[in-house]
Amino acid sequence: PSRKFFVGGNWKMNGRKNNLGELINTLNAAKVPADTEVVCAPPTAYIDFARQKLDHKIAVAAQNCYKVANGAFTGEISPGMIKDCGATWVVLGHSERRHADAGNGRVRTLVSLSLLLLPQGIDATWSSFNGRQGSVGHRHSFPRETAGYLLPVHPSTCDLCPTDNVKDWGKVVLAYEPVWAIGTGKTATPQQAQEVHEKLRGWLKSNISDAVAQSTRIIYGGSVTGATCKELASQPDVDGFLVGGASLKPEFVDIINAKQ
Ligand code: G2H
Repeated sequence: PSRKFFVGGNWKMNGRKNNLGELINTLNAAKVPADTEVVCAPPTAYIDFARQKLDHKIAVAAQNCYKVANGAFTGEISPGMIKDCGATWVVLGHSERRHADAGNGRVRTLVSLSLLLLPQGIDATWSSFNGRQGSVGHRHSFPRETAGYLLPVHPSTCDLCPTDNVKDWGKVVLAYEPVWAIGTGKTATPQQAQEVHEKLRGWLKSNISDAVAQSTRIIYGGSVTGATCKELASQPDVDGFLVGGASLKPEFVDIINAKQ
């Protein structure tokens, strides 16, 4: 199956215009292979700045979004605003958002809007294979927090979240991030990542369809570096990366080229 390699840079809450501008210059000068899709997620305040400066070979993502188009929701941004600033993806459900949102029920709200339908299912599957396959479950002992994901901002649904289905699986990228690997410098081994990605693909096959399982990108996140990316990328079910710390450094260019 041809799944286009996908590399996301999650800048998290880092940077100012001057140093992000330097990073953007580096990325603009970098080679992006034709068979690789690259998306950077700046902090909300810099989405517009990043979109204006970044070469269009690199797409822009928001790191989160709210559920409705407009209204009295102080501090939130809507999918329509994200699109208006030229960003075309959004990272939803990152475990760091789940911590930040725990107090206000955001995750529950998004789940009820079904933007989180897919990870809900995967959480449930992980819980159950957690029970059935102790060794996997034991090693990945945070099944409810390990799946983050990126969803596209759909023109048709951006202001009204999808109802009870992901309508176009071609626009969904699943990110597997073991919580013990997030920002810790401990990258999963290629075998650990492959084992979970294969199970996720199996879940898609059983619960959605074989075609969706074969075409959906499943990317790995958690302390990916220039040094660890190539071997991870060689695994059959690792279709790319969601990169945090290293996405702010020139080595992100090496990660973009991990498949080469
Ligand atoms: C995991 C990852 C990107 P880092 O959160 O989302 O960050 O590469 O810093 O572990």
